[in-house]
Amino acid sequence: MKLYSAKGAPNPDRVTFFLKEKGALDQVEIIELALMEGEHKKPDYRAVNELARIPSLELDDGTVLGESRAICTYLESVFPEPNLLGATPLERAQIEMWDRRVELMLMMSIAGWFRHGHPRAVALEPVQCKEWSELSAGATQKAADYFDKVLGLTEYVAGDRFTNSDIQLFISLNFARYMQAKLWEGRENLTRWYELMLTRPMVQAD
Ligand SMILES: N[C@@H](CCC(=O)N[C@@H](CS)C(=O)NCC(=O)O)C(=O)O
Repeated sequence: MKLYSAKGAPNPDRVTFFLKEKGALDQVEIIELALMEGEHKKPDYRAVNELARIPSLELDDGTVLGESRAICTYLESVFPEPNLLGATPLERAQIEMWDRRVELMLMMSIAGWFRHGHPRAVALEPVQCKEWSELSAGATQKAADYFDKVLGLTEYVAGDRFTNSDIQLFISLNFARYMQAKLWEGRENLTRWYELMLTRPMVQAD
């Protein structure tokens, strides 16, 4: 299997952190693409993923999976332990619910803030809308407040154990660092949880 990735970018990190938590990063050939240099827009990569988005997982028979969450679903079957996507129908649904909430409420807001507000992001978003960036910055703070509350009720995002939803939130908070924001600071529960995340296999060096 080959994983087309870009270290430090949230969607590819979601997959590599998932593999690290499985202890399986070395089971996959990683091909790093230089996102800000536009390597993902070249014909060679467009032949792999017509949307020119990263990550993509290419299986040994040439089948390609795009969409980081779908890639994680596939990898969960190949490397079932430790379970990260739910062991029962209810837990699978709960983890998917939290994954989607983190992505739609927090990560998409950070994406709007970054893509329309960061000078270097013009490489990805040639027509930037500053107003959208400002609105997204406000939505980001609101979403961070919400997840601070959530983590006041449970130890991990989706309940009492580490799951993919924690990876989803962790990569989102790290994404906001490109806007010089440490969203856990000043938020007690997010701080407690973020410090816990810093002890996880996903943050260990490759
Ligand atoms: N929904 C996709 C999003 C993939 C995506 O947008 N990846 C970003 C990097 S984090 C990208 O490839 N951006 C390239 C661009 O905007 O030109 C997924 O979850 O895999």
